[in-house]
Amino acid sequence: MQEDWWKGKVIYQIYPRSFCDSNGDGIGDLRGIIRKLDYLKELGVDLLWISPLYASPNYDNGYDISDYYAIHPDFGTMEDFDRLVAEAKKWGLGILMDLVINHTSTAHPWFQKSIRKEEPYTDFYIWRPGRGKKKPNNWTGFFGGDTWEYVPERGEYYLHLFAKEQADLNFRNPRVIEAVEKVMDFWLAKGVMGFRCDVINIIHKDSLENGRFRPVLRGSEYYLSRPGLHSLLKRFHRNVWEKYRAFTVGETVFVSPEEAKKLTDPKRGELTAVFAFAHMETDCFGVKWFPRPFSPARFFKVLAKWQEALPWNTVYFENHDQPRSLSRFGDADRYPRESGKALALLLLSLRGTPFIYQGQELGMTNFDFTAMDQVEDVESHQIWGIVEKFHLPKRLYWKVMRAKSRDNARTPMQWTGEAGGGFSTGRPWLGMNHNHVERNADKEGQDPRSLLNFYRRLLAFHRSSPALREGTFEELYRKGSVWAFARRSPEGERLRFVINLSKTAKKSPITGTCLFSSYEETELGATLRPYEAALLGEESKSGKEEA
Ligand code: ISL
Ligand code: CA
Repeated sequence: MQEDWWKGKVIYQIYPRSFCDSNGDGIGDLRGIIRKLDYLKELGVDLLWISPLYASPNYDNGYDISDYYAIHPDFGTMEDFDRLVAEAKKWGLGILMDLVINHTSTAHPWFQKSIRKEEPYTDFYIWRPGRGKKKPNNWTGFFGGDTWEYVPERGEYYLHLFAKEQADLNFRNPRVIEAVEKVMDFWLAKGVMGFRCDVINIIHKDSLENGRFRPVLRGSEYYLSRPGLHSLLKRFHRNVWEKYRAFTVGETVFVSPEEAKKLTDPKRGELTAVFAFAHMETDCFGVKWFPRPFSPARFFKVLAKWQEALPWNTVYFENHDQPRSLSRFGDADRYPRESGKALALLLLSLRGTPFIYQGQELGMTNFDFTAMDQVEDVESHQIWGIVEKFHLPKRLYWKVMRAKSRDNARTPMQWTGEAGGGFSTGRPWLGMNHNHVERNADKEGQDPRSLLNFYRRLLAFHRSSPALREGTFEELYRKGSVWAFARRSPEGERLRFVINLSKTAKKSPITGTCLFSSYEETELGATLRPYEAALLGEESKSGKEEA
C-alpha cells in the first residue's frame, strides 16, 4: 500500500444513531449501515468515518466511552462490526473509527478504579485537591461552565473539559499512553483504515495554572497544541499508525495554519490531516453562541488563506456538531437546489480531502424543533441552563439555539417520505425533520436534477480528474460573494471554478463551457445568477479572461 493511498479519496461521515435503524427500536445501528452500503457505493465515496460505536452511557452520544473494546448494544455486536468491515471491503469502502482519547466516560472502569486509587489507575486522570473552598483552577469548559468535579470518596477534584461525565485522561502518565496505543492497535488489526481523532490537540496539558482572563475557554493557553502534543503524536505514529499506514485526521480546535502545518508535515510523522475550524467560525465571534450574519466574503477569505497555507487540507462544511450547511451558508427556502449544488461544487473543487456528512447530499436542513424538550444534545441543554440561570434574554437565545444546536445535524437520515422517513419503523430517538416528506433519498434518486444525483455525477467526475483529486490551487478572483480559482494537475489538466454565494446576481470574472453548473447550464456567460456556481474546462485559446 502506498504511503499516501488516501490522497484523492472522499470521506463520508456516518452518525450511527441517526443513519439507519434495522430493528425498529428507533436507533440507527450497524446492520442498518450494512444495508446502505450499496447506496454509499453508488454515491461514490471511498471511506466511511463512523462517529463513536463503543459502549457508552451516552451523555454525549458515544463521545463518553466506557469500554474501548466493546460495541454499544444499541448498535449491535462485535460480530456485526466485523461483518461491516468485511462487507464494506467488498464494496471497496474503508472504515475509519472515531478515536476519543482526551477523555473517557466516568463510568469507565479505569475511572471507577481511579476513584478508589486502585493501581495502576490512580493517576489515569487529572486529580487535584481544591484550594481551600475553591476549585483547583479557574478554567472554563467547552460546553460552558465548570471543568472540575469533586469526588468525596477520593477527596479530590477531577478535570473535565467537556461534560462532567467525561473525565480527561492524564497523558503525562506513560501507562495511559500505553493503554490508548493498545486500543488503536486493536481496531487497526481488525482492518479499519484509520481514525478521526477527537479533539486531539488538547490531550496534552502543560500545566494546571490559572488561565488569564478570556470570555471562553479560560485556561486553554495551557493545553491547545502544546509542544508535548507533538511528542505524543510522533510516538503514536511510530508505535502504531505507521505500521498500518493508517489515515489519521485530527479534530484540532482553535488551530492556526502554522500549527496545522506542523501537525501534518509528513517529515515529522504526526497526523495525516487536520480539521481546522476557522471557516466554521466566520458566522460568529469566536464561538457559535455569539453569532453574527454569514458573510461569504469572510468565508472565502478564510478558505483561501488555508488553501494557500497548507500543502493539504480537509474540506468540510458539515459534521455532527455543526448546523446544516444549506441552512447556514445557502438559502434553504428560496434556492435550495441552486445553493445546495453550489456548495457541493465548492466542497469538491477545493484542494484537500472532502468530507460529506450524512444527509448533506440530500440537502437536509436544520431541525425544525419548536421546544427545548425536543432537543437531546448535552451541549444545548448546558447552554440553555446558563441562559436560564443568568436570566439572559430568552427570545434572543431561542433563535440562537434554533440556528446553532448540534441536534440540527443529528435528525435521522431522510431515506423515504413515509412516517419514520425510512430510517426506522419505530419512533426515531430524535425528531425527523418534517421536510423528509419532500426531501428524501428515494424521491431524489428518481429525479435526474436532484441534489443527490448531482453529488453522484460530481463524485464520479472527481474520481476521474487528477486536477480535482490532487491538483494545485490558484486563486483567480475574490470579491464580496464571488470567488474564482483554478486547479491544475501535474499532467496539465486545468479546471476553473467560480461561485456566487448570494441572493443577488453578480458579474462573472470568468466565462466558458460548464462541466458542472448549479443551474445545470452548459455555458457560463457574463452574469452569475443567485447561487450560481460552475466548474469550467480549459479556457478556449481565443477566449479572453479578465481574471
Ligand atoms: O461542538 C462544539 C461547539 O458546538 C465544539 O466545541 C465541540 O465540542 C468540539 O469541536 C469538540 O468536539 C468533539 O468532542 C466533543 C464531542 O461532544 C463532539 O461531538 C466531538 O465532535 C467531546 O468529545
Ligand atoms: Ca436499532
